[in-house]
Amino acid sequence: MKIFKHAAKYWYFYLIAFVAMIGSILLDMASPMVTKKIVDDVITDGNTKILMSLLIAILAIGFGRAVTQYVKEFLFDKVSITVGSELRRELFEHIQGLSVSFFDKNNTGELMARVKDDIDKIWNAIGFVGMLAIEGIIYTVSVLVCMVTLSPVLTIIPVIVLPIVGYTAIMLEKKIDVVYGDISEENARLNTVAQENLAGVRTVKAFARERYEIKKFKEHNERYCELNLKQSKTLIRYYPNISFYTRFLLIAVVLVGGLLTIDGKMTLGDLSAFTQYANNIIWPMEILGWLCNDIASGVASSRKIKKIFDEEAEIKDSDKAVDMSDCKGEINFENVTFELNDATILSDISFKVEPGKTIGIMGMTGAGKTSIVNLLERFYDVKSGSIKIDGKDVRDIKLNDLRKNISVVMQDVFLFSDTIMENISIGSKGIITQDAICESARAAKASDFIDKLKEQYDTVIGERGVGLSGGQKQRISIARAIAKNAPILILDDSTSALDMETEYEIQREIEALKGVTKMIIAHRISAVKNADEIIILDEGRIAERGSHDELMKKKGLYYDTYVAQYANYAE
Ligand code: DGT
Ligand code: MG
Repeated sequence: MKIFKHAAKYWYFYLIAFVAMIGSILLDMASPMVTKKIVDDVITDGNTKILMSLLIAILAIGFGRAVTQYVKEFLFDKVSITVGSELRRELFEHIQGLSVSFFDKNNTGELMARVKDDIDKIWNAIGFVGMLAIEGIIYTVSVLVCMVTLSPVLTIIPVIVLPIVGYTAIMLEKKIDVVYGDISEENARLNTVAQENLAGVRTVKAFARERYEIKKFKEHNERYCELNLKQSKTLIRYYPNISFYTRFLLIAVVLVGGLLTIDGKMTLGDLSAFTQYANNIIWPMEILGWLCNDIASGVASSRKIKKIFDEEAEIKDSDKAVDMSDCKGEINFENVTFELNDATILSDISFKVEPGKTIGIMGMTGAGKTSIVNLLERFYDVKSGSIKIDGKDVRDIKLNDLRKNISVVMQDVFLFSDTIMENISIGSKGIITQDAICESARAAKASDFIDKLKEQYDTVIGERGVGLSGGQKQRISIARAIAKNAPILILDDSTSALDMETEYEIQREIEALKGVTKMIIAHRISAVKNADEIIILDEGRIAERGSHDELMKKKGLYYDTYVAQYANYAE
């Protein structure tokens, strides 16, 4: 398991911490023995000469404990925090390396919980909680040994009472755990309701759903409140039991021990020391339930994380994967068929685009246009047939190289919460100059509005580009793709939010990019009209193909679309 591999690296820290722990326990064991000496030798026998050295011993023990406790806790915390953060980084790297299909199957909220909460639980279990568990065991055994040396008969009392305290504490924790599970689920629901409402505030307002949403929130909030009350009721019911048993333990020790002392079976000093031990032995029992619970949840979390670590990327470099420098940009789809979850998305797709040429792809929504891009980028692999770039199967090209050579303007624009500069240079980091970034923005007709912003290219845009219009976001993502300067450029419905005039201007700029193979996916005829070949997809098949003029003559789907889009205009 990865956790142990990471933890084992710091074995020397654990060793020092463990030695400090043993030191601290030994000092704790010694303390009642000093009390015993004071009672028996100084008070009873009147040997006042040793009083000073005994008092110094008490001070020294106090000091020693402070130091050893500090060393122990600091080291355990340090190691667990380090291991936790290493594990978190490794998990994040692993998740980033997984294929798109993994993210189709797992929801984001859950993955975030793995990276955040589950790692926290593991870190807790191998740190503070783990330390207390080890210490509790050694501590209890040591105290019992000391008790037996003082009075084997009297030790019977803690041996009977302690398991009862431990059992009650575990039962309490079990009850609390059930309520706690409900609380954390309710908490997640409450968060979802709040988050959805805040993110979708416009939709809520537009549909006048405020009252309904407030009611929904109120219900979850009340339930959350009830569960918390239930938790505290459970605590109130069990805690008095625990403290009753611990008080009982002390009183029984004093009573029975008192009788034994009167009988002369033990000294007064023995009794004082024993009472002190009895007092000290309670904490490991009291926290037993809590420890078991936290360790169990640490183990559960590590299982969940292991499951993710066991996931392998479906799409990865094959052994014979080659580099691809000097890509010319020839694209060749040969009888490509593609399935997702047993549904056929694309069947028998063949087309070829020569370097520097343009292919236009049209088709109804859901026809499979974006799927063609996903396959070319190798987010998924084909079921049968092959996709070649410069004659090389994409499955035999190193993924990094493949994607470096393709520049895509995705249909769903995603901008990072960062500056415009960062967002544009994302695909060309470190190699692009500031002037080239501005030039790309100009070609994407984004420079006009960027120049008007107060901080221009240094303007930070929100999580999903808050503060920008849909068309502005599209233009930034077009600028990003142009800046990448790859031999293959794909625009997936990338001008849909733009006015005709801006769209036209951007098209001119893109057509002027020499030596770049272009794939233009669009719903508007105007966007694909000048392409060297246009294919019309229908339910995953190529229904029509040809140049604009050829398709117009055919009077098929393309012609119908043309008529629909230009009818009013022509009249
Ligand atoms: P658009 O963008 O609305 O014009 O439509 P296209 O042509 O880009 O459609 P596309 O390729 O996104 O989707 C084709 C089919 O594949 C459609 O029936 C929905 C399905 N599909 C797309 N993405 C996924 C996915 O992630 N999982 C599953 N199971 N099906 C998907
Ligand atoms: Mg699409």
